[in-house]
Amino acid sequence: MISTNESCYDRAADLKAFDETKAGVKGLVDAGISTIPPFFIHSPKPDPSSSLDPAPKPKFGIPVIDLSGVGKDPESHTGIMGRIRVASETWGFFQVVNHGIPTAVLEEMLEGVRRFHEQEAEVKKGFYTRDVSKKVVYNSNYDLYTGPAANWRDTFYCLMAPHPPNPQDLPSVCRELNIALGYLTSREVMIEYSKQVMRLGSLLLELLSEALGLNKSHLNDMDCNEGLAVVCHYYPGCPQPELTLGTSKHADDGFLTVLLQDQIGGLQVLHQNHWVDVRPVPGALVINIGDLLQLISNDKFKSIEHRVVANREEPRVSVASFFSTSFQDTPKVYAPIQELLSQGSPPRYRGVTVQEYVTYCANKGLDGHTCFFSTLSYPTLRVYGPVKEIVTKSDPTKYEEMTAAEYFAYYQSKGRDGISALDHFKL
Ligand SMILES: O=C(O)CCC(=O)C(=O)O
Repeated sequence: MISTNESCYDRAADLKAFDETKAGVKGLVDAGISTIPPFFIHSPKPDPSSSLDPAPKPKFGIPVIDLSGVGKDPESHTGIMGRIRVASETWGFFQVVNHGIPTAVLEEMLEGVRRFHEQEAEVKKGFYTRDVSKKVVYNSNYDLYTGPAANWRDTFYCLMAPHPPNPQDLPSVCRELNIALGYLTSREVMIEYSKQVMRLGSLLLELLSEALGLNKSHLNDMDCNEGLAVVCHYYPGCPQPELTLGTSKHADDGFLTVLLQDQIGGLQVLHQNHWVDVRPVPGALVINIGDLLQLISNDKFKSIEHRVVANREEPRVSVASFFSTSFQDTPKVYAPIQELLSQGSPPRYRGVTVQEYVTYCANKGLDGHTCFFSTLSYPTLRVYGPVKEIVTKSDPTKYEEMTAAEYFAYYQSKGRDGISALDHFKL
């Protein structure tokens, strides 16, 4: 039983009781609660329209970039690449349209996620776990026991690349076939969507490489497109949305995120100290730069903090696809790309080995269960640092080098406290 009496409030017991229901936030809503349990209450209150700055809010939202001219005439291609560069340098976020993923696939994916979360609680419970070594995980709040306040959100995720799960291990509601879609008749939607996102991610990483003045294959050659976690969120309607958040303020820890959202809205990005709504655009995907891409680009590109506000009315569905190499066992030391460094432009991140990483994790006291992406199960040795070619005398390296695993371990261990994990690695 989850208590609501504040005088004898036992948070730890409450969290455990909630977790043991295996029914998530959706279970609370289905039970008809009218006040939210105290462990969901954020302090200070997260005002959705709050500004951290007295200056007026930016007039425009995040850029919407039409990709239809990519690879066509050089002028269109360069124009698109330039828009991506500016967006990545200023907003860290942009939306893309005409990205090549059919609308039907986007819709099927959102519907599949909705079906998963809205199915019989008993069936869903079979997937409920905090064992991050599993490839398919459903739970509520991966940081339930470590975060300062819980979020009004349930999630399931699948590690789709480089080693996808067996199709039969995917939730069956996500394997529903849409007979009307000829090319999907024999494909699971999740698998099809992931394939399409992998293709789009690789294309975007090419454009981002070009935008940094590098060879177009540079970021993909660094394996930025190798790992993919597809994270499927469900934000039930909340009886007291002013007290909680759907997702706390954070920046993404990977290289690049491709976000599919439904038409409800709620995602906000922190831009010039204002929370700016990322308005849903039909058929569009939201793209954002992750911390490791900010790091590799030596702060040329920005990994921007964002959050999702809770809403009273309807559930919201989103699918965040994280490009990250934190799941792979690569026996390599990751270091800043030599070609980008010079005497006047030293690397801003230090290099680390797996040995260092394991020691770091041990010192941090991680037990493997606080790592969303199982960095302990899939240590990688590659060291990421600012790209040498874009480091100059006047704009020298700002970060130490590190493995993705080391970065993720720190990111996870510090919790969502509103302070960028990147600060920890600044030189
Ligand atoms: O649901 C969203 O719009 C954003 C989710 C998000 O920020 C995340 O999964 O890290």
